[in-house]
Formats: sequence, C-alpha cells, structure tokens
Amino acid sequence: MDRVPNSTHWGAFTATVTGPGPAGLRVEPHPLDPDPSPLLDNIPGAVHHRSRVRRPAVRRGWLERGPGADPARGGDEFVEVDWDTAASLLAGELGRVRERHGNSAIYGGSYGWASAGRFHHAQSHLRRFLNQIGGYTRSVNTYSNGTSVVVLPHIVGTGGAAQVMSGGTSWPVIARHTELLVAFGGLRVSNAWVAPGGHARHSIGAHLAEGGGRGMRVANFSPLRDDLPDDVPGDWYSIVPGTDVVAMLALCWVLVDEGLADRAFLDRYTVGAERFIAYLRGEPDGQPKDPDWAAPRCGVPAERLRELARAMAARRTLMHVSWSLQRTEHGEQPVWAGVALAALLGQIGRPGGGFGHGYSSMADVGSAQGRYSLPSVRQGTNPVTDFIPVARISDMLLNPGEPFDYNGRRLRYPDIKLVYWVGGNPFHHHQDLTRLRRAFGRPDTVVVHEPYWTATARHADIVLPVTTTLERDDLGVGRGDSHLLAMKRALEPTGRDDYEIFAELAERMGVGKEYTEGRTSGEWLRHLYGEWRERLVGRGYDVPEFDRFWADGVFELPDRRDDRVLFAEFRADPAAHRLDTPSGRIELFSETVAGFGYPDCPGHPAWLEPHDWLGGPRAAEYPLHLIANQPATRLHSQLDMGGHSQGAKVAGRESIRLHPDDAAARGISDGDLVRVHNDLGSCLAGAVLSTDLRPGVAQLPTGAWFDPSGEEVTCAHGNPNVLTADRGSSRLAQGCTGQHALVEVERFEGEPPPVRAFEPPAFGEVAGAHRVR
Ligand code: PGD
Repeated sequence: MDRVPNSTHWGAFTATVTGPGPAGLRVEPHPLDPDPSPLLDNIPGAVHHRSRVRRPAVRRGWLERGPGADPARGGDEFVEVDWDTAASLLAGELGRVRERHGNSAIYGGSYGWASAGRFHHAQSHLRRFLNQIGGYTRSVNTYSNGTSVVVLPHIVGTGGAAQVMSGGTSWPVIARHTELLVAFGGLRVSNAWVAPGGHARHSIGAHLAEGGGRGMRVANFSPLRDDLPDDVPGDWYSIVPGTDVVAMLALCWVLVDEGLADRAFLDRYTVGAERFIAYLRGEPDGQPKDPDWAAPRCGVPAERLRELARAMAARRTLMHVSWSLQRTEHGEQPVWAGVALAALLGQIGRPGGGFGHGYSSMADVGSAQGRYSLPSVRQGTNPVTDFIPVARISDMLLNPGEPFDYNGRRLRYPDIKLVYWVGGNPFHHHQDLTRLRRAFGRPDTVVVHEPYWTATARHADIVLPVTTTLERDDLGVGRGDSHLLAMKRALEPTGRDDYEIFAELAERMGVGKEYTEGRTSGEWLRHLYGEWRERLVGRGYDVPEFDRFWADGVFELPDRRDDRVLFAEFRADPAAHRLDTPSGRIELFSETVAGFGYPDCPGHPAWLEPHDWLGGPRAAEYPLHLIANQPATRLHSQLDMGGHSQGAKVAGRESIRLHPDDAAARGISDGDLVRVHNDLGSCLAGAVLSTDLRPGVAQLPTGAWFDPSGEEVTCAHGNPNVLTADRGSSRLAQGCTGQHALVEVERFEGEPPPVRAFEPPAFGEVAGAHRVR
C-alpha cells in the first residue's frame, strides 16, 4: 500500500500498511515537518492494542436493574450487544430523561481533546446532536487555560484576552528582537509539540536557536531545570513551586523602588497602578513586597531578584507566564502579576517586549500564521442555559441544586441524570479521582464513545466503540497551522465513526434529516472544504478545488504574519484602539473584580497562600511538592499503551522524578517502586533520580491510565490525579488546579499489584437477551 498522509494533535505523519498488526503499520513523520515529535511512535502499538473497544457494551448492572444511581459503576462487568440493541437502549434512555427531567438533566459538557480532524471532531457532533433534540447542560472554558480566559478579560478586555490567548507576538519577532525572555514556568518544548487539531511544522526550537544565536537569554523560573532546553542560553531560577507571584511582586518592587518603572507608560495605558504600587509598598498590610520578603518564600536569593529587575529594565524584555502557572489555586494571580510587571517595564506593544502567555504551552501560541476560520461542523443553538465551569464536574454531580460562584455570578448546579461523554477522559484529566468515582455513581446513566477501554469507558453504562483517525477520511488543520492536510484512511475500521452513531440516534429520535442534512461522511468533507474555500476565495486567496487538494494531500495556507506584535496598535494610539475594559486601558486594579468581593481574588494582583505549598502548614505532613505536569511521552492520556510512552515507564509504572537528596533521606534508589500518597489517595510509581529538580520537589506527569484495581493503593499505575485536590482556582474563574499537590513518598515494600489499566473489563451475559448478533 502507498504512504498516505494523516494527522494528530502532535503532528502530521504518513502511514504505510504492509500487513496485519503493529508490525504491518509504518508511521513516519510528514516530510513537511522540520522537527517532528517522537509521540508519533505511540501510534503503531496503540491502534491494534487489546484495549480497543470492539463492540458496543452495556454495564451488566444497568441492563439488569435499569437506569439509576449506582456505586458499582466502574467495578461491574459488561455485556456486549449488537449495534441495533445499543442504539435502541440509548435512544430510549435519552427520550426517558428528556421527558421526565427535561434537557438540562443531560450533561453534554464532555470535555476532552478527542482526535485531530475537522469533520470527525467528537464533541462537535455530540453538541450538534444534543442541540437538535432540545439541548443540554454545557461546560465553559478548558482544563488548559480556564483561569486565564476568565481573568484576562478583566485585565486587558475580551478582545485583548483573545489576542493574548490566540497567539500574541509571533515567534519570528521574538527571535529577532527579544534580548531577555523571563519565562515564569519555563519554556518546556515537549508541550509545544502539541496543538488542538495538529501543527504541520514544528519550529519553536529553530526560533529559540535564532534568538540564542543573536544573544537572547532566557531566565527560566521553574522548580525544574529542564523546563528550558539545555542548548538555549539561559539561567535557572530554581523557584519554590507556587510562589511565582512572590518573585514577580519583588521584581515589581525593585522597579518602583529604584525609579525604573515606566511612569509615562503607566499613566497613558493603565489604570490602578497607584493601588497596586501601594500594595507593593505594603501600605494596606504593613508588608513591603521587596526581595528580602520574597527570598525566603520563593527560594530565589534577594540579590538575584534585584539584578534581574535591573536587567529587565535595561533590555528588550518579554515577560512570559506559562499556562501551567494558572492551573493552580489562585492561578489568576501569576497571570495578572505578569501583566503588571510587563506594564511597569513599559515595553508592551514593542517588538520583542511586553507580555506573553503560553509560548511552549502549545505549538500554536506565537504562530505567525494568519487567523481565519477553519472548516467546521455547525453545532446549532443550545436552548438550555445551564452551564458549569468545566472543572466543576464532580461538584455538579454531587451537589445538584446547590449554589456556586463564578466570575461575579451566583449560579446553581443542575440535577444531571444522564452524562454523555465523547472524546475525553475525565478519569485522566479531573482532580481527586476518588471523588470523581463517587460523583460518577450519581447519575442514572453514563454514555461514552471511545476507541479504547479507558477508565472513563469502564465507568460508563453504555460504551460505543469508535474509530481512530487512521480508520476514516478527514481534513487536518490546527489553529495557527501552516497547512491543511488530507487525512486519509489507511486501516479497516474498528467500531463506527461518532458521526455515524449520532446519525443513527438522530434518525431514531426523529431528527435524522436535520442532523445529517442528507450527507454521507465523504460528502460532508467536500461540503465543509467547499464552504471554507469559498470564504478564502472571497478574501482573494487562490485555493484549489477539493479534488485537486485531496490528490495533492496538502495545501499551504496563505497569509503569514511574521511581524505580529501584541498590543502594537493599542500602544500606537490608545484612544483609537481602546481595550474593551471598563477604562479602555490595562487594569492593574479592577473595580469590577474588587466589586465581586471574593477574598480569594481581590481587585489587583496579590500573593495569596495556596493550601498546597511548601511554606504552608500542610507541608509538615506532606513535605514534597508534586508537580503534575504534561507528559513528554504522550498527549495527556492518549496512547499511553504505545511504544514511546511505555518506554519511559519504570517497573511498568509511570516514572516519578525525585531529587537524589530527597530520595536518600527516604532510602529510595533509582528504579525503586515507590508509593506516593497524601490524604486524598495514593499511587505507585517508579523512581527516577535527577538533579534537574529543586530539592523538595517531585514530578509525576499526568496521563498514566487510572488503575484502581489494586487493594493497597488508589491507583496502581501512577496517575497523579488521585493526589490533586478538586478545588477551583478561585471563585472568579473556578479553573482546574491539577498542577500541584503536596505528597509524601516511600519505598513500596512487598508484592505490588499488577497494572491492569490496559486490560478490557470482564464481559458477561444476561440470560438470553442482548447477545451480539
Ligand atoms: P485525553 O487523554 O486527550 O485527555 O484531558 P483530556 O480528557 O483531553 O482524552 C481524550 C480521549 O478521547 C482519549 O481517551 C481518546 O481515546 C478519546 N478519543 C480520541 N479520538 C476520539 C474520537 O474520534 N471519538 C471519540 N469518541 N473519542 C476519541 C486533558 C486535560 O487534562 C488538559 S487539556 C489539561 S491542560 C489538564 N492538565 C492537567 C495538569 O496539568 N495536571 C493535572 N493533574 N491534571 C490535568 N488534567 C487536564
């Protein structure tokens, strides 16, 4: 067979099928990509893996007793049924819930990354279908940057926030102009392999090399030295986790104290600087936020902070905050303090200076590509107004009818009877998985479409097998991407496409024609491409017809903006390009936020102690600060059974990095099996010792498939979300705070439970009925 193009969130590739099984599938980086990601190596071992869902399956307890709350969810066996039975059970249950409880009792928030591909985007189809049957309770924001997208509009306006989040100053400008890149949260290149929908050409390494070659230095503020690649010229500021705001406030204090703050910039482009400066000086609380105050809290010596502040004022400086910092309790504060620090420097709107957010959190941030809409399936309108901030899923399921705060509003959790999840793995992504298990026991019915028997599929009542991208045709392009790719089917399908499943359900529920608009999948691809092509041709671009594009396999997108500078227009003329904040300027003090009266998010950037940090009382019992960051060997939990991900496991478990001093104090050697625990739960992991961590810090990435099958530990495989607290960032954003937890680690003695995360569940039968035909 020929090499055919395809794509993932972590890059484009070609597939060649020479025979059955993993040995007969060759996956190679797409020739377009100058710096492909090693995550592609996970594909061959995963697509044929025994953990694939092969047939529709219904939980035995649900089949026998019918819908209802059930703590057995997640531990029960399944009964495989034919498609017709599954569809009729599901259509019947959707009808029952709508009739008896109304559409707001259906939770279709269904967060997750699903797969690349513009047409077969699982959540788009779920929403389109649910909207056509009367709507659903939705979720807002993401686990990635759900705190920033709420706080930034208060600081730089909704439009300004969109500019920050959708790309900011482009990388080529940074490479050419930035002299000092102060990177709070570092620049972890493995995160930048990934962008939603894919990224055809990975180029961040090249931009960093260009900047470094010109003399740009990076100040890496992180508890992890290797949050900055070795070959990038820079300095490590080994910071106590969760204290970035402390260091930022001290840098601000030095700028003010030494007369280095740009007063003219503050007067012309900001409001609230005086209130913020009064806080820095300690007027409200008697505590100046100077480097001597900061050093014992954040672990960076006072003199280094002073020197850095002076260097920042003397050079073209980009003040950068990674998304990881806002995935914490009080995650609003590092974002706001970062903008405040950049404002004091007065370089916002200048090439290579100012503020940046999320460079190296995702491949598309800083992309030079022009922004225009991509081919998309229309989702329709949702008549149900109920929603939750996405990370409040357990709260909602456990507390129906209870009030909660969000961004100045007091809302109530709806009473959910049916949870419908596609393209996501909450038993990977959510915090405090023990609590999530309890929450998943509450609804009447849980439905999941999945290619794999993930923990989420195991916690469902009705599981429908879906195809992977290698088993269907699609259009591949991410935000800020350089190319549109033909994603061509290479393998026979296992399961069905989400589209086919919803088309069948829609037909049974009387909205078949509305859902499909009479098109097959192939016709949809042509239709979406055609609509999109027309829009681009209308803007004067030359775009080939579908058949030409499909035969070529790739189309280079037009309109690169190598010179984009965040807030350049606002700087040039702040009256003509007002920000859409109440003042029209950058708000260093926000009357709006102050007016909400949230003690956990006051009206200006501030240091607020989180529950989990090494300077707090919890550290006496749990003295190691765990960083639960993004894995470098897979995307989230996807393809954890693949070769590249498995290659980094230690003793078959996820590897936890420990500083040698911390390990020695606990009698732990490299390669030992350890038990990581706190008051929320415990997991097993394999120890890897490294001086790239600050002492007192441990690092266990997310994404090891949750395995609650052992008796002794909450997860036998090493999923850190059994240790993270299910707590919103604050009442303002209610964002995910999974990045941090305090823990203790000990050697695991005795016979460890086997890892069963990738074994399909037990299958049984229910007398006579519902057999696979
Ligand atoms: P994925 O593993 O990508 O994780 O959480 P997310 O739920 O997105 O899950 C996607 C699932 O979709 C996979 O199980 C995959 O098999 C399935 N899938 C793929 N293609 C298809 C398809 O075509 N159809 C269907 N129906 N299913 C499909 C990620 C989330 O985790 C994110 S974005 C972040 S940033 C968070 N980060 C952290 C963190 O930093 N620290 C902690 N502790 N926790 C986090 N959780 C969050």
